[in-house]
Amino acid sequence: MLRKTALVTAGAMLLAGTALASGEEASDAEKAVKYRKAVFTAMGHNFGPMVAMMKGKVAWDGDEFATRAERVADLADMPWEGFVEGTADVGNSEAKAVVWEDTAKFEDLQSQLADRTAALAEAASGGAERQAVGQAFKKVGETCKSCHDDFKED
Ligand code: ASC
Repeated sequence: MLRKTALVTAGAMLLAGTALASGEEASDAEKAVKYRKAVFTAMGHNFGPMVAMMKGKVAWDGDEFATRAERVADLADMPWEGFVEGTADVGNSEAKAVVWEDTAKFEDLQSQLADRTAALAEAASGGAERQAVGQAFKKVGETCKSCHDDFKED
């Protein structure tokens, strides 16, 4: 009787331990997805008003544009650590599996984003006019699009 109780207890502890271990894994993966999406949300929040100014939907404000360009450049190297292997289908991830298959291409686009957002922040610094940032802005948008086309679910 005692022995059986001990066995059951050991079994229950083992199960609890397993549940805890997989629970921890899931939550680390979920945190990684949440983190990368949060950074992209912050980028989009700052990029959106820049798009609106570029399109003439809101009045041009060179100082605001410069501030937002600076923020996007600062954020540009942050999402990538959230792309933890095995998280393509975790939470509300929109990453395609190819992120972890064509890492060379994914990393090239990361560098391109860093370079182009830095160039945009540079062009915008001090509150430039719209014409002075147009080309650099277009380049950033092209990088966003290339990466979304290949690596993000629609
Ligand atoms: C945006 C936004 C993006 C990019 C991309 C550019 O405004 O949220 O992800 O521009 O659409 O092609």
